[in-house]
Amino acid sequence: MSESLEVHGVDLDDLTLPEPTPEQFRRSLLHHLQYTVGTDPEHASKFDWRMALSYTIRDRALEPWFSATRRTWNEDRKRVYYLSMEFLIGRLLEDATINLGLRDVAVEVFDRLGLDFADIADDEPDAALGNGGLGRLAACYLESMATLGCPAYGYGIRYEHGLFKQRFEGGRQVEAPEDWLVTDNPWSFTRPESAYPVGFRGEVVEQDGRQVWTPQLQVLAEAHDTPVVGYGRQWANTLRLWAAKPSADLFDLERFNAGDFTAAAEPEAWARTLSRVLYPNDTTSRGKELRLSQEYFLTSASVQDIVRRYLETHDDLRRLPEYVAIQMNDTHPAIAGPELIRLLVDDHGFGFDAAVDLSTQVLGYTNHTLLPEALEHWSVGLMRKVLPRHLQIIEQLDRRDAELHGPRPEGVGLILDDQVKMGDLAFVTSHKINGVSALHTDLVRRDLFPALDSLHPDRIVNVTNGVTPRRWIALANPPLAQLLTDTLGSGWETDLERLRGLEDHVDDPAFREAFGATKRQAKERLAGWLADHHGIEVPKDALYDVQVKRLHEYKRQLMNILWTIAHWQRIKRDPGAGWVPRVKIFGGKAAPSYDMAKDIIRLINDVAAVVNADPETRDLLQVVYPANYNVSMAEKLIPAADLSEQISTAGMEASGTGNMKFALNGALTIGTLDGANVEIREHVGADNFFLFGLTADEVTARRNEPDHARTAIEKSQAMRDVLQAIAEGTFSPGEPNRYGGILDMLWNSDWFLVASDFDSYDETQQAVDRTYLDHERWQRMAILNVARTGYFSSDRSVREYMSHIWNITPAL
Ligand code: B1N
Repeated sequence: MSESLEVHGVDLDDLTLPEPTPEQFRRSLLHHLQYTVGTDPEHASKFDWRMALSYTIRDRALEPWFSATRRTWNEDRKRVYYLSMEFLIGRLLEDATINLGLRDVAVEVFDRLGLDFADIADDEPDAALGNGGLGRLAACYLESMATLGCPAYGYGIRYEHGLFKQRFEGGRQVEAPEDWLVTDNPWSFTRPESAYPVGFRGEVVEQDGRQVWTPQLQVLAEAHDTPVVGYGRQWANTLRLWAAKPSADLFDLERFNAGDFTAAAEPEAWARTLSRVLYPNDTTSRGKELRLSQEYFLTSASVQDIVRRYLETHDDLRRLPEYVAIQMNDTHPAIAGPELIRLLVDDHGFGFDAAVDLSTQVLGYTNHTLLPEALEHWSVGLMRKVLPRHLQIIEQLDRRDAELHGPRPEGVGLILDDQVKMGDLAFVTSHKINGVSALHTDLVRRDLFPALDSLHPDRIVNVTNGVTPRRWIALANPPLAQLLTDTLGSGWETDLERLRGLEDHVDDPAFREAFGATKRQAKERLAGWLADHHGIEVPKDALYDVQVKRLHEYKRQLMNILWTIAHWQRIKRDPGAGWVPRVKIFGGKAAPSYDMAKDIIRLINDVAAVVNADPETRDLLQVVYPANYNVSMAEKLIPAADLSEQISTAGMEASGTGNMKFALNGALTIGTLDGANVEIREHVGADNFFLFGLTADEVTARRNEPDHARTAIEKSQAMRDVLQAIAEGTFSPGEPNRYGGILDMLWNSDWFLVASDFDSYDETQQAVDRTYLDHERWQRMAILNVARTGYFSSDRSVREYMSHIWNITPAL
């Protein structure tokens, strides 16, 4: 839309910047270096250059940002609001540069200045406002919504401290606070005018037949906006992060005047804790008051903002669903239902039933896990204390549901054993509930919400996760991106199914050679980085076998390291047997209070120390575990991988998204029939996927067999040898009992069926080695993996959300 707009006598179109020539880009960069950063080229540090570059790029992001906002406004379009406690966006500079089509220009300009663009971009700290897959998915979806021109806002919390930094001391994980906000963040715009009060605690009293809630505490939520630029410079959306500020009346003047200075400042300190730190738990919920308060803080500020924006151009709230779709990223913002109902009933005079119907039409809920420890529930007592009005609404919803649907079977209802079940609450206040892979959605129907599903058979739908090819190919793997463009032309970036075209080239030796060269380059890059930044030397021509993800028993990093030991023992028994050299790469953090996961980390590091120092095997096996895995490390590791480890106990990984990133970068997967692995295997073909292990149904059956662990271990010579080496202290010299906890768990409980799947995993790993020796065959399999995984673009996922859940058409 190029309709001219005049405000304060300014033609807004006059302000738009043309696409820069290298010379204009250079001038802009030097201008910012001098006038924004306040230094000159002679004295500028890497940080100074990075800031100048960020402002130069940012200027160009504002144009699509303003025009998209204006257009949505002028055309009165429906908007999507994605509510999430986590946005794991990582670095923004290079991503924005690519999406604005400015990478080539930037590289050229820096070249001429005698500087390295990649080196400057590498200076940016990660924005680690998330734990793992759930937060990274939110970031990919924001980017896809912007690329597709879907008017959308991401709403989250501006945590002062993102996910902790990890280092190893004596092999053990040590956590340090993360501090991304200590240096300027050029991507954030503070909007002090957009601040909302969020109330907590207090009382509800009935006045003239209405419930009136008077909160005891009030906090201000202040908006900080970051532009999210879509690929192709057409559109940008907003990520709005809320920072908690004490509201003026929080400070207790009476106490202060009475001389109790510390007590007077307490409520103020409490207010700030709401956006102080991200909870470091992935797939767990701990039922703590601060977490519930954070969830409500995010949700209330966002819902108020949404309603305010709607009412700026509309006066009839009954038409809200035509203009607003709110997506809840898991149950963390599930208080959105009661909050919207509260606003409609208490502030806008709606009847309860009408408010519930309206809210349900607006809201959608994505479930990301079936793990019982991750299903949120809050005690009625805590709810009554923190959110008394919302508890009333939840109780009323529960009574209404019981009345509508007649007598309910045992265990059905929003409140069970004095606990509010947030999944059920999210379900009954949403018009659509979705799982994140085909298998996971089936299990959500069958195991999590069987009763609600039969009451509302059209509500549960599947949207298989996806990842953005801009970050996970164009940014992370430039040589592969170049080869794709040379082979297929440009356009694959926004139409990833075009990768299919690679199938025509799989028999062409020249193409296979070029493809192999991209993998080699990525491995060289990774090896260089490991040497420079972690002091680790790895061979460049080995098979790179990578497992990177949060540490969790269900993800079975333990099985991987046990197999590594078995492999080492075998090499030692017959060193000349023609082994494929392997580098086993691990990456990932454990929740600080998850002792078993931390033991596993220590075991991996202990095994690495022994194996890497063994002169007999050194050229054939290396184990590396660079500390502090994060998004930018993923960007370096994934392109270099030959083998992707996706080995969770079947039925436990809702989807996985790393699995998609690896396949798109030409790694072969060794994996179970779990989460999206199932669909990846269907797409790439069973011949191009290393499958092993029990199925989800077999897992359930096996767990019911008494002594399944002991039975499996006794059957497996390889596993017994491994456990014996650990028990003898091979990896913990002088302290043979260091891993007593792990050994005891493996022999006696083994909920995650490491022992039951071990031999199948072992056989499949040996098949991996045999296949790798047939270079041509491996190369073909890898190419077919890239060619056939275009389906896993987050553009496809977002389109499905738009048509099946949000009922929205994109503006582009
Ligand atoms: O969400 C990802 C999936 O690909 C993964 O399989 C799944 O494990 C992950 C509580 C979670 N599920 N639940 C969480 C995160 C933080 C928290 O406090 C739960 N993360 C997942 C994307 O769908």
